[in-house]
Amino acid sequence: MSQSFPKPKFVPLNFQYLLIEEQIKRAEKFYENLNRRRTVRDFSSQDVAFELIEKAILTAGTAPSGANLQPWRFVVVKSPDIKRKIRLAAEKEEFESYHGRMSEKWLRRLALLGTNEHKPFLEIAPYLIVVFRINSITDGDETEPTYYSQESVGIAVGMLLAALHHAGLATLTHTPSPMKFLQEILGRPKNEIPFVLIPVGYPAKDAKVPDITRKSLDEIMLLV
Ligand code: IYR
Repeated sequence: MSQSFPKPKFVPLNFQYLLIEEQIKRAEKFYENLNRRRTVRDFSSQDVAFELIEKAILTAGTAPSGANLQPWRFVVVKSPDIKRKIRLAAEKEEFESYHGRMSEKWLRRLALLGTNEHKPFLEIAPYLIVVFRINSITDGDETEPTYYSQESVGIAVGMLLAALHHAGLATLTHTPSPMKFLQEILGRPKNEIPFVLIPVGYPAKDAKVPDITRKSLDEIMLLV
């Protein structure tokens, strides 16, 4: 073999050992808090402290990723002009989706959630976080794919939603489809693929959410 690979460098792990009582208390509190998270579609226009957004994105950026390539970009949209462009483009695509592109089976599922092609929250929420998946990296004339980028960005988005909720904010996990317009409006390069759009803010005073339930532990866990 002619290549010489770089040597790994190790440092001591900074692991926090906790007493079992403390572990159980934290696990319960964390579950109770995350179990209150709901996807919100009725936002207030009340402003959000930008440092909360920054801290949540820093938290998302601690996610594990394939070969530690951290294949994510978080574009934070505050500009009303850009929010309007995004709303108009999303509503155009969503109209097509709700009027022909989605199957009847799919539309029946969505009927329970009461969603439709109107997306006022894209202008009302004080911030939109648009998450992009970086699918390749280029160094000079060499291009290399990122590895497990779907999984990596999915994990980071989960951590982002948890962090925003933990900071007392409401979110919507929104996937207008197709999402290519986000790359164009936000001027991102072609190796950055739109992954999800997350309006962030406070719920409207009279916000309502669908009356849904979560599967029980028995339904989602197997111990073998
Ligand atoms: N993207 C559309 C449709 C939609 C699809 C699923 I799957 C949902 O869980 C919710 C909505 C929209 O945002 O309305």
